[in-house]
Order: sequence, then C-alpha cells, then structure tokens
Amino acid sequence: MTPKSNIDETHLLNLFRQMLAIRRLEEASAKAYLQGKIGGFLHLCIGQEAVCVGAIAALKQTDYVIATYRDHGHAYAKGASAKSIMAELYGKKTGIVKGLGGSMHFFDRSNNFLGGHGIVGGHIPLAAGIAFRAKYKKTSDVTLCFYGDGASVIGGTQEGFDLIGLWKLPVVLICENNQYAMGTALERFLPVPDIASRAIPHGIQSECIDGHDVLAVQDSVAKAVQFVRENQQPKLIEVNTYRYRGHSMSDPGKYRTTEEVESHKQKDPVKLAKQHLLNNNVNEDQIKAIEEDVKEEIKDAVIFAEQSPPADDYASYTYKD
Ligand SMILES: Cc1ncc(C[n+]2csc(CCOP(=O)(O)OP(=O)(O)O)c2C)c(N)n1
Ligand SMILES: [Mg+2]
Repeated sequence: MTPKSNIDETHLLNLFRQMLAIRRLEEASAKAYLQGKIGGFLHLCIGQEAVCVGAIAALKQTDYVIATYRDHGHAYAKGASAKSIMAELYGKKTGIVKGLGGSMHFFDRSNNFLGGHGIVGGHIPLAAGIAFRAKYKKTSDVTLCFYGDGASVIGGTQEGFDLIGLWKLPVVLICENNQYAMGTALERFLPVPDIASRAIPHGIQSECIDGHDVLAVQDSVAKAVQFVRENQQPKLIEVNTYRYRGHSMSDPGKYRTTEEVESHKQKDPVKLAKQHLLNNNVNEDQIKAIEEDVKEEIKDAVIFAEQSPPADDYASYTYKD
C-alpha cells in the first residue's frame, strides 16, 4: 500500500479522473464492439492508463503528442472529448476525424495530437519531422512520441532514432513496454531484453521506469521534458506496463496464463491512485462523486455516438481539380 505522503490532492484527483474515464471509455467501446456497433480493429489500453495520463500531464498544451494505433487514452489525455472519441469508433460524422479514420487513426489538431498511426514504428520518423519544425522555428515545444516494445525492432524506428539523435531533436520517446507484440512475448523477439539501451547507439540518453504509479510517471517524464526543452536534445524512457486484454478485440490472449494477468492486476494503476488518495485522507464521497461523474460522461458519449449521423462518403473528400 502506498504510504501517506504530501501530495497535491486536486492534481491527483484530476489524474485519477482521467485514468478512470479512459478505463470506462475502453470498457464501453469493447461492449459496443461485441454488439457489432463498432467495426474494424479496436486496440484497448486497459491496464496502461498511468502511462498516457502521467506522461501527458507533464506537457504544456502547445507540446505535441504522436502515438500508435492504441491511441484512445492518449487522445483523451491530450484533451479530446469522450464524445468525439466514441463517435469516431462508431464511424460517425461527429467523430474526432469525422468518422473516416476509426480507432487507429485519431487526429486532433486543436490539441496538437498528431495521430493515431497503424504502421508499427512508422510514426517515429514523423515525430522527428514534428520536432525538427519546432527546433527550426525555435518554438521550444516538445514532441512526446509513444511507441510499443514491438516497434523497437522495426526499421522505421531505427531510422527515426538516427535522425532524432543526429539532429538532437526535442523528442521524448516513450516506449510503452507491455511485454508483448501481438501474441509474441518480448524475450522471443529481442536478443537483449533491455529496450532503454537501444537508444545508446543513436546518441540518445535513456532510462527505464515503472508505469503503474501515475504520479511517478508524471515526475519522470516532467524531468525528461524539461531536459529536452532546455537542452534541445532527445530522451528515451522505457515504461514497464501491461495490457490486461488481448492485442485487439479479436485476440483472446491465450498465450498468457491467468496467473500472469492477475499478478499484474495487483498493481492496477487506477486502484493504486484511488488508494493513494484514500491514504492521504481524501474524502471517500469526493472519490465517489468523481466515479459517478465519469459514469455519466461515458454514458453521454455512447448516446452521442449512437445518435450522431453516419460519416460522409469517403468519395466526397477526394481531391478534385
Ligand atoms: C510495419 C508493420 N508491421 C507489422 C504490423 C502488424 N502489427 C500490428 S500491431 C503489431 C505489434 C506491435 O506491438 P508493440 O509495438 O509492442 O505495441 P502494442 O500493440 O503492444 O501496444 C504488429 C506486428 C504493422 N501494423 N505494421
Ligand atoms: Mg507491446
């Protein structure tokens, strides 16, 4: 159990609320998927919420975030509404990209959330480009680039790392090490199971942290962001985390034992934050009020998605002379 400590209760309540909202949003989308209301692929981040919420809490609003296809929590933490996310999953016109992208291709220019990318590792060179612009224009904005452990071994990742290291670009690379790439365990695809060390040949400083305590994640990422902003140099953080569900909704996850999954649930980030709040004498009623509020927010998001008009035909967006 987390000991009593001096924490900013309002801040932790806010982080707890965000993580809970992401958890409920993911659960609601899984339900809608099984009801056949959401099509295509659906990758959930249940179990990993402390990573996106803690890391993005370390940013300024003008900083950039770029992520993989497991992007719902990242978009929400960067400021997208549950309504725009759910409507996108439903393929509705009111969605975050007008219902034309779906789960893997969120994009929210107003909050500097630049995707949502389905090609594993393909967005790392894009992060280099975003950061190059910031450095060139001297904006001091930092790019936070999330990627998975499986992306470590992809060519695009290495090419992106080289540019980021060579040009000393203001990027914080966050490897969400959830121990698996689809159904393949880390030790079956990495000759040296130390992801942080893969930054060294690219001239990028790195560290490895635990990803269950949202405040600890925020603290480490905040230090990295400050270092990157002030020194105009990149940094890589490997964050150890775990996804409770399969790779996507079509994966029953039979390559893991129930014991393994349950052992990770003991360190659940949402429960940990709640316990932390209770240990610091935050009123239980205050927590219950947040839980109710989140329930309403997600219920409203589902109603909004169901009642929204369908996306326009793709053809109406094609370029015409
Ligand atoms: C270039 C490319 N190769 C293969 C795939 C198929 N694929 C989709 S997800 C995935 C695993 C990625 O695992 P990881 O990077 O650990 O991310 P996680 O799903 O665990 O968040 C693979 C191989 C792809 N989308 N893109
Ligand atoms: Mg993974």
